[in-house]
Amino acid sequence: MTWKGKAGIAGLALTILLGTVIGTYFWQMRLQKPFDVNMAAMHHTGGMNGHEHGTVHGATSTGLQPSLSCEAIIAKAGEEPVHEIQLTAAQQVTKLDNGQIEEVWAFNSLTPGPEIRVTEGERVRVVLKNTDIQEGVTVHWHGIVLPCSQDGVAGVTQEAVKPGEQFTYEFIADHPGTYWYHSHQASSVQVEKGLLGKLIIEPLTNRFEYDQEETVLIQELNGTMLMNGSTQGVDIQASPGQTLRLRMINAANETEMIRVNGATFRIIAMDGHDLHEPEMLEHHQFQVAAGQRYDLLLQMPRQGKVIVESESGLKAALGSGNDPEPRSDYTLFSWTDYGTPDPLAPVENLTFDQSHTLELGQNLFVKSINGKSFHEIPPIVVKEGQRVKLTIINEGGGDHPFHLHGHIFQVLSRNGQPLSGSPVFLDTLATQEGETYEVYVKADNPGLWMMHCHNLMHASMGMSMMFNYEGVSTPYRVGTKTGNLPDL
Ligand SMILES: [Cu+2]
Repeated sequence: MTWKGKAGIAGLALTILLGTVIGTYFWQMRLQKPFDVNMAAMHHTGGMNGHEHGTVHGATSTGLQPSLSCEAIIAKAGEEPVHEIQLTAAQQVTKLDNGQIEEVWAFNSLTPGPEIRVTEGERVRVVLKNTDIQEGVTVHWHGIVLPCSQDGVAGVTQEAVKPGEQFTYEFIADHPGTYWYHSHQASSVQVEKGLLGKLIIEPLTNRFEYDQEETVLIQELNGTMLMNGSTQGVDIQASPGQTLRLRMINAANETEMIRVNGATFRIIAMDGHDLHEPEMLEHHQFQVAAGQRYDLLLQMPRQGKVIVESESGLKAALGSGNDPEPRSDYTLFSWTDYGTPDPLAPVENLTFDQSHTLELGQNLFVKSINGKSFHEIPPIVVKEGQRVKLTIINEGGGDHPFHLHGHIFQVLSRNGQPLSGSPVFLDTLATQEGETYEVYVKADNPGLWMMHCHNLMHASMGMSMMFNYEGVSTPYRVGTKTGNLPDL
């Protein structure tokens, strides 16, 4: 073959390859911005061109079951004391403590937004207003078990709240612990721009004793890592010998390795839920995945500071005096065999009504679950009262902290090995490449619930699906037609 002939064939091959890549890209991107999708029926009409195509999944689409609207599932009337808060979302320009100027979106002019602190059993009422965020905002209460209509997912449980509009959330703070809140409209954009905050539910009776407590939240604001809004970190006053509860929230997208130097400590809660008989740790580091919370109980030394430091260089300095000697040898904390089994919460001999395997991975341009993305992933459809086993496998593409809305699930095993320490109840499961976890979800909260990777960039690339209850419908729609794009 002549040189020209070879060049011609190579050129043709390159054109076909480029065409395929570009074609695949646009084919995948239509999923990110669908036209009109009902997340209860997952019957998508449209894609970008408005044609009817795709398949019908889920029970509600048969039209045989009586339909209960998510909108009608609200907090029960009651006499609980009401804790009312106003959150106003607005654009603003903020100067960080390193002098950097940032255009942010804030709740009540703050990022993180105001700390919401309530007591277990209270009725929480939050009036959300949007001043000037054109695409609309919502508030999702991360980790809270609440009625479907209050979950704050644009296009599933409500319309995004547009400028000049408002929405009132109401739920009972049933489970004490460390939580957070964030917008679930275009979440990968809006959380990074600053629409998030701490939510603490104080217990009526405390299993652990301590003299004081503090909360630190790690976030990524327009690419800059912050701890409680600071580029450096925080100084926390604490006296020698005191016991301090440190609540840590990872509201950023990547897993944070946290090191504690200068004190012994216990990890007393994960995702807000107390651990059973947690042992004392010394010279340990632990990983807090995106969306997760860890509560530490620290014993302040007789003299000197305690340093709690993240891999990204953010530091909480507790107490006063000299810093502890820097060290590099830390033991990695293992939560699957920490503490002791709780005789009151046995997990043996569970039988399941449904079992599903979810493979978290990636294709060419998307993050996927079982090879599919977004609303092309068939929803899990359950009935109230069912016991559901999920086998979650991380096939690659990074850490995938897997978050289920509206439920607290129990971790049963890691890589085939049953948990041997404290029972672990989570709303966000940290998974790393090659790991397999089994978790138990009790279907006890009828509604339409998102289940997605809490690296919100991964969610925005398709790692997001639904956990739906049979017979529950929604009047809301996801897509460019309504402008509700919860994962974008
Ligand atoms: Cu992920």
